[in-house]
Amino acid sequence: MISEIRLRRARIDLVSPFRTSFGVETSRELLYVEVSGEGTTGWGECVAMSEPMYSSEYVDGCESVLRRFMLPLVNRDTTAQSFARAVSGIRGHYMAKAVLETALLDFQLRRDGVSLGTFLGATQTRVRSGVSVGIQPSIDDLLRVVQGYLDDGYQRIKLKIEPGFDIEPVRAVRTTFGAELLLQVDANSAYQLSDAEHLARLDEFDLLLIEQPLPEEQVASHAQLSKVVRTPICLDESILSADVAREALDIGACSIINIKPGRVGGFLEAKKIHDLCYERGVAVWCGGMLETGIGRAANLALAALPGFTLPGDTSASSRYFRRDVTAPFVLRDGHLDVPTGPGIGIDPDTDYLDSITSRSDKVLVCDE
Ligand code: NPG
Repeated sequence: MISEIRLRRARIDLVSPFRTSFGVETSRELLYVEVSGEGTTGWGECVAMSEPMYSSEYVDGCESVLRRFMLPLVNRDTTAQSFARAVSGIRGHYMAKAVLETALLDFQLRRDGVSLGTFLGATQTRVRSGVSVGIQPSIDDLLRVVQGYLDDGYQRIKLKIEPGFDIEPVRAVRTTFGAELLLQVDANSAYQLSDAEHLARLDEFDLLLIEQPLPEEQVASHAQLSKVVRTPICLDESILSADVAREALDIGACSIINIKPGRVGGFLEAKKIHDLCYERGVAVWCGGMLETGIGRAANLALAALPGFTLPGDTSASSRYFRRDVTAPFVLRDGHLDVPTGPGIGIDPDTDYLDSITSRSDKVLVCDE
């Protein structure tokens, strides 16, 4: 039974600035949900950023909607499943839904002694790791950074692109590291359909995929784009639910999907998207949102499902932080191990987490 829920706010510095087409991140603002009862605590990590630039959600907004509209729906018997039903009438706010649903799920799985991987239907014990490389000041810098990640053992490289930093950096990486390198690009919605001919110039580099070239709302335009560009289109920001995924696939807007539990309202919906794609033979991979070890552990459980046939943005702790809030995830032979303990299978180092915490509020106390 749940006895209390806390919201914790913290901040952690990134090892290096991460630049995308929508901005630069130098540190990560964090919002954790902790669901406790009977000596057990379940954890969720919110994927929202400080500012609404990747999507309309942002971390202060998540905290607000959690407090005002979601936490009042929780009582001592609430489960992840009953919570998902209870919030189905609240429009949007996927990242806020996801963090509380995940903490509830972790709580009940820990209590029942079941790992998140087992609960979701994981079939792999370790997952292939890719890495996402931010936009660099110059092509020389980019080649140096990519070389460093390849030396670490990463199995595929994702380059962030934007208009003015696309064809030449991709050419340089392909030419320098050869045809064997698994390479893909991510535009984070920075282009328009009128850029279709320009994007088709990426076809010569034999990329695994182009991720989210056009704005989130323009799902149908991606179907148009895919008639001009031969490289497979992968959607990220546009895919907010299994229903959107089905429609996007039906109209040919994408042939690959990046699944992020935080973007779709949680692991229950993420599993539905996986199952839909698996049934249709559509490849999926697990994205990342600069999560600390708490969020990363949960993502690894999902990435171990059988449909995750492409390496994800599931990188080692050292790619993000000098010190993670959990025991670090370490790359071994280009893979990360999937945690096997109950729930997300890992606990934060509470002393260290407390040291980067600005505030921890008890937001719900359940009556006996
Ligand atoms: O490895 O966790 C990671 C980051 C992977 O590139 C990555 N994430 O658009 O997918 C994305 C991007 C992102 C990062 C989006 C930060 C929003 C914020």
